[in-house]
Amino acid sequence: MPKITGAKVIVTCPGRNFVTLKIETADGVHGIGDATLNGRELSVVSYLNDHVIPCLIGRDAHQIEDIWQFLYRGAYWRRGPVTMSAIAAVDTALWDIKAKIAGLPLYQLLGGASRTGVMVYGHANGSTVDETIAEALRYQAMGYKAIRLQSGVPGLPSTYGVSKDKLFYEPADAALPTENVWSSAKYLPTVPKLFEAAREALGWDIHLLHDAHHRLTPIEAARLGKDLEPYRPFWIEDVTPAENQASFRLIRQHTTTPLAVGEVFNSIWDAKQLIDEQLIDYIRTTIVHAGGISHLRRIAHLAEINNVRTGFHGATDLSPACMGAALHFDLWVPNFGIQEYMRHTPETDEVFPHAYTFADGYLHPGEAPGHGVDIDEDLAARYPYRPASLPVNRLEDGSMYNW
Ligand code: GCO
Ligand code: MG
Repeated sequence: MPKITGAKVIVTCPGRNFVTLKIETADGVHGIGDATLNGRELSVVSYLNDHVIPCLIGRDAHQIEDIWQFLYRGAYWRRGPVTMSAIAAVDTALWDIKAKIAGLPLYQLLGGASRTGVMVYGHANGSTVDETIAEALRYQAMGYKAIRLQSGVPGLPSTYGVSKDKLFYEPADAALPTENVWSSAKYLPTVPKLFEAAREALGWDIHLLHDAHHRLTPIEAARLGKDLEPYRPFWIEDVTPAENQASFRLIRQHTTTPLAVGEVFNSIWDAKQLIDEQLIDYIRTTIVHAGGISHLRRIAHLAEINNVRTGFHGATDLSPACMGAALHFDLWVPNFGIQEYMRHTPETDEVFPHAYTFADGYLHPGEAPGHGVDIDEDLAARYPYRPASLPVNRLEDGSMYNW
């Protein structure tokens, strides 16, 4: 058996913070898994070091399911983002090891390729509609088949999804949370204008997406969905916080615009009603925040029998190790929908050498054994951790709101 002889947590900040778990076996094979939880990085580091790693040493790295059950069922305090990110890191690293020992790319162990490439969407954003459209045209020229559109809202000093650096979006912009101002009344009329302009400039042979980032009430979300119907969006995302899963019934009754949810979910239980009742079209839960490949596979199977497809979160705060693993999953999963792809900075790409490649709107995980992503520890050590928090939102009267 490939006995686990060591495991360590590597924290690095090549532009933003990443937490990586590296597991080593007696015969010299190692695997890595992403454990990054944006703005809460060190909590996962402590959970791994204090409660997980000591339980791994000496175990058989091939027993992925048993180790998963040990870490999930064995912990009396189950679930939550910190615990599930730590479990995900272990699970991803073990799948990496198993595939390396088999000498196969990970997607082969899951069941083989179901498609030739993974359709991804890029992020076009700007402070005005015109600026966003100019960006979208740039993405279209780069070969993207799907583009997410986010633009500034007149009357609001800053808006979610509008970045300073264009290709790289990093919302965790200060050590302590920055305070932003939000108004749904100002936001709601701008999105249909953006989509109207986009269809005019980009045509109809391209998928358009939008993220409302948890900011609407269910009835406002229903209104947004209706107003966008003429422009046939691929999806609208996180229109309302999904803590109350039943509230999606109301949105569903009012609009045929497809709905995507789940980047903040940690387990199948967060999504169960949404999927069982077919209240959404795409599940965005991702490998690093929802217990790894082993747990995501359960969610994907439940989704498959309920006509829900995958559309995994792929923001820059998920490391290349998560992206690599996600791409193997995407290449295999029968009910694949789309994969988000926010590019990492060149510094990050250097710290995490990877086998995945982008061409003509599609990513491919590559044929390297394992998930195809590694970490250059010497380089990683040159970028020490920097505290960074996600912003918070207040309404114009000062009330706290969802960011
Ligand atoms: C997305 C997300 C991100 C999140 C970020 C938080 O759709 O990509 O909403 O932009 O805000 O991942 O850490
Ligand atoms: Mg989102």
